[in-house]
Amino acid sequence: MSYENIEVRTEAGTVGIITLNRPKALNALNDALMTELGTALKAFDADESIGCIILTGSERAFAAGADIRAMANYSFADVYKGDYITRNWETVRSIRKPVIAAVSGFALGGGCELAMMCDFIIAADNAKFGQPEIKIGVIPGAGGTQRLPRAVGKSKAMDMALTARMMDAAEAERAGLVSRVVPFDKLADEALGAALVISGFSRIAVMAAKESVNRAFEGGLSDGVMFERRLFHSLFATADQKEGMDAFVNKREPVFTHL
Ligand code: CO8
Repeated sequence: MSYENIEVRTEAGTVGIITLNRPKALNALNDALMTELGTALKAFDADESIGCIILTGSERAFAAGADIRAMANYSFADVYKGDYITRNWETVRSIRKPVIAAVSGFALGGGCELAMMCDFIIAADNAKFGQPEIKIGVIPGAGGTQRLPRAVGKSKAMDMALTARMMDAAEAERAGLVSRVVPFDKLADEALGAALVISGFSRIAVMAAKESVNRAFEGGLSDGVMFERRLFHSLFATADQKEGMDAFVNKREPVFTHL
């Protein structure tokens, strides 16, 4: 499959890497790009050999938002009836394998929202996060008003959504928006290292962990804890649980079969 707005490759046979590639527009997210991204994500999700996916951009921009030029002249009727802008933005949420966002440069508007839809964010020290939609007369439309407060708390989320100020990588790490910050020239290796660690584990256990952590954002504590318990119990039906625990008991490295 050939793509025009993204680049797709694999590393070590187990990690899928998708690079957003509209450099002239700072990777602004248009309909074609989001459709290609969804196709590539689904293909990696369906590929048995892939254990983890990395989504990244360029040094200057992860993505500077939804494509303002493309949506400038839409009417309410256009966007509501056609579900334009938003219709192909949810795919990343449906991916069952972990997706790591490796963010350098601008992650603004829909770019920040796309990064937050991923499972965790590793940032380069030049990363800048923001929800500047208020400056162009709209608000975040891909979950920014919901995921940002869950990640950084109400006060910082309000500050960012209402003043449009950007958060640098150091602040983003302090606030819990990103899991790690590294110099730009280490970003690809850091993300790949994390992805290789993940892809070395039992695929079933990894999917269950992702599903259960995500539950924390979508329901109450009691439901989440019960959901986690049922998933935890169900992992005892897998060969990987037997292998992982036997390997520990016998002081050897496990060989997971993802069964
Ligand atoms: N859309 C389209 N083109 C863009 C975008 C964008 N979001 N961002 C940058 N570009 C283009 C510029 O127009 C420029 O193109 P050209 O060279 O042809 O004029 C090129 O990229 C380089 O940009 P700048 O010259 O502006 O570069 P600077 O370094 O001066 O500034 C900034 C960089 C600060 C990132 C600046 O470009 C900027 O403010 N961009 C817009 C940021 C923004 O407002 N983002 C939010 C967009 S709205 C949104 O994302 C809503 C999400 C809703 C999602 C709904 C789906 C579910």
